[in-house]
Amino acid sequence: MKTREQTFLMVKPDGVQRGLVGNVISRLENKGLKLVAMKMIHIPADLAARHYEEHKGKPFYDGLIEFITSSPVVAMIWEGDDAIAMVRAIVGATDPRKADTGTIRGDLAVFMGKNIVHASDMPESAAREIGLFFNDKEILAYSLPHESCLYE
Ligand code: IDP
Ligand code: MG
Repeated sequence: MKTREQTFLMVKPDGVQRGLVGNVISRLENKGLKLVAMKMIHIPADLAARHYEEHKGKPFYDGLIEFITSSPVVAMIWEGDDAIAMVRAIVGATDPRKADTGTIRGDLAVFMGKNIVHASDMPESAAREIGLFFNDKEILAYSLPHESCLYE
């Protein structure tokens, strides 16, 4: 059964600084996912705290907030059947040293705190994160010419 989903993906400051925005986008485009929203922002402290609220109190939390607010990120929404799990699979494990080769983190990163991308891990977080970063007018509906080859 088809489950058309939207998921939130962000290239973090390390990915932007290393010039990997295009590499990340290409992987998702090549897979057949559809980019429906994108913006570059310097995340303010209050948004960072809301985005990472599940990690509050953990040992790495302060460093994570400091890092994500240190320099611009590129925030995106990607759409497709089972997009949430599909994007997480393309992103790879949180620890780049354990991430499979062929994944973004497995191919491009070495350190947990500099793992290039954030991606929503389940439908509830996808909806929450999309709402934190985008309003409805910023999310665009359009067709890909090859959509029927991918999904029907
Ligand atoms: P995820 O990004 O794969 O969903 P989470 O567990 O949600 O991983 O953690 C959020 C982010 O916090 C990770 O992407 C990583 O950058 C950072 N992080 C998680 N665990 C650690 C840790 O043990 N040390 C340092 N940073 C961590
Ligand atoms: Mg997470």
